[in-house]
Amino acid sequence: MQAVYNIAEICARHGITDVVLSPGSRSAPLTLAFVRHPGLTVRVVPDERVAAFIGLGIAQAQQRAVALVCTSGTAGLNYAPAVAEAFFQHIPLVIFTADRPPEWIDQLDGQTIRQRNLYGAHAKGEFEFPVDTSHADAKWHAARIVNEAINLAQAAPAGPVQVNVPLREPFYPKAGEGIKYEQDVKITREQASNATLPPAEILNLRQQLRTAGRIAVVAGQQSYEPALLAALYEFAKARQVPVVADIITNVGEVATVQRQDIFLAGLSKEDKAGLKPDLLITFGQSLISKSLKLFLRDAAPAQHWHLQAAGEAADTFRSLTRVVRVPPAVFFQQLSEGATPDETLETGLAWQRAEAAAAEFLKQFFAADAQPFNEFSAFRHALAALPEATALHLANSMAVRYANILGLPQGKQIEVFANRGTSGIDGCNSTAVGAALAQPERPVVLLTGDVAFFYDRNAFWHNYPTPNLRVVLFNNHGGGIFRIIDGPRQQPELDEFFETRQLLTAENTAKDFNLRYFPVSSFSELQAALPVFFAAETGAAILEVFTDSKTNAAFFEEYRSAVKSAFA
Ligand SMILES: Cc1ncc(C[n+]2csc(CCOP(=O)(O)OP(=O)(O)O)c2C)c(N)n1
Repeated sequence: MQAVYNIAEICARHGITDVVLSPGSRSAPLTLAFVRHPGLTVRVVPDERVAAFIGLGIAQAQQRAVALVCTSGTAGLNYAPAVAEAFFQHIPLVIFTADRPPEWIDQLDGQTIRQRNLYGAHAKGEFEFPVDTSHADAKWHAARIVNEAINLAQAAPAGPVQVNVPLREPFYPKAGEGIKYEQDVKITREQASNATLPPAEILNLRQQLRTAGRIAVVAGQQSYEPALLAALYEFAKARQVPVVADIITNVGEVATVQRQDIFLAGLSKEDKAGLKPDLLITFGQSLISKSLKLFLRDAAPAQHWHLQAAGEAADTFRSLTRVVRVPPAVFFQQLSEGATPDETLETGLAWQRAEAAAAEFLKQFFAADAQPFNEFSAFRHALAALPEATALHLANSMAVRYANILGLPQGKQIEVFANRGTSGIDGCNSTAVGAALAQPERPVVLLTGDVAFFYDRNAFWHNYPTPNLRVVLFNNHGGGIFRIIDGPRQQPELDEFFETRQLLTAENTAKDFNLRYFPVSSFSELQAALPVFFAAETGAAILEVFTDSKTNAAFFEEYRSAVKSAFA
């Protein structure tokens, strides 16, 4: 078992600090190795779907790899949703799945499935740990692949990697026998490449920027990265280029355009023509704003450069002409100086005008009297009340969309997270719980709908306190989004088969998991509850905002038509 015990040592030496494990017997040697290692924080979470999303939340918060450990059988399959999310969001997870030895697969033994390559195309790689490590070569092989797995998970673009570990009995050390970690265990480090643009390429790109015509930068989902912010700020200032950013991009501090979801939904074709870039520069991953995506597809810029150091680059707008293989921060640093084409200045002004008009529109729209109690308005109050330096988690469905329209309160240094790799509703609570565990000193706030919330109630089923976690649950008793988006809302099957009414409230969940509970169903109750709810001393809590789905849909429709008439 020494080679198995060494796994924990190799993980620690590679800088992994956090492990999430789910109990089992087959995995016992891994469990003991990780738990007894002095350099690792191991948390135990029984539901593997939850465990993997908690791991993802921790990895996201710490910006480094997290190890997951589970037993054989369907345990590892339950990691799959988080594995897919990690794959598309480029989050490093190193997954150790205990397995039966190969001779016992498909022999009607219990808790045995086909675990090779369990995550298919959604893992960056899969490694099979040797079943017998008595030979020195096998021991070298064992240590080697653990190093390779960790390096692969962390190499750009980061992602999930599986190490399948077949184990024969005995699983437990004999009485009085301890676990040793070999200090001379093999460590192979991989350095991230420090790619920069060669001088000739800089000259070439400078020249192209000068003659490109109208330039615009559009950010995709990104983690918060100070070096990128600084470089992007310099680039945009020096070249007077508009920087368009949805809420999940974490570049709001330097973006000049953030209300695109509003004005692009309202502007006429002719007005939009004034915003079209000839050269589109993008970085990061997905966008939230459908209007922005459609606009860019329709705009068909003559050139589209995507900045991505490594990995497959998506042609999201069907106009990709160049992939620049350096980190975005490096590109912006190296190209910050240069003249701005007149056309870019003009487009920049057009974006600025639209941005200012949208900000004014939003203010006016919500200032109108006699709003019924509805979740869009309630959402706005919740956002405004967020504590300083919040890690804001936005669940899929309307939460992330409302937030993208409304924007963040200014100057509060809020970082935004959302499972937009796959846009699942299956791990939003768990990811936020992971974040709260990883950064106990920081407020973590999840804004979510009821279906996503109740789907993932097991997120709270573990023994670790999360006093910094607040969940604002917008309970409209169903998948409210289906009443709001075009398509389902026009179908006779809407109520039963799309929105799917459910009558749960979070009161019992709050009791079960010892969370403070604040139910509200009016603006005055909400306003009274928010300061208490967010106060640091309140501890882990759920604020349940009850609204009526039809009222929400009608109010959002009012918003939509107001946008249309304001920007027509
Ligand atoms: C795992 C998964 N299953 C199904 C969906 C499809 N889906 C998207 S939104 C949604 C309803 C979400 O409802 P809720 O969380 O209450 O938010 P609301 O729509 O009310 O804002 C569903 C079922 C999904 N995104 N992910």
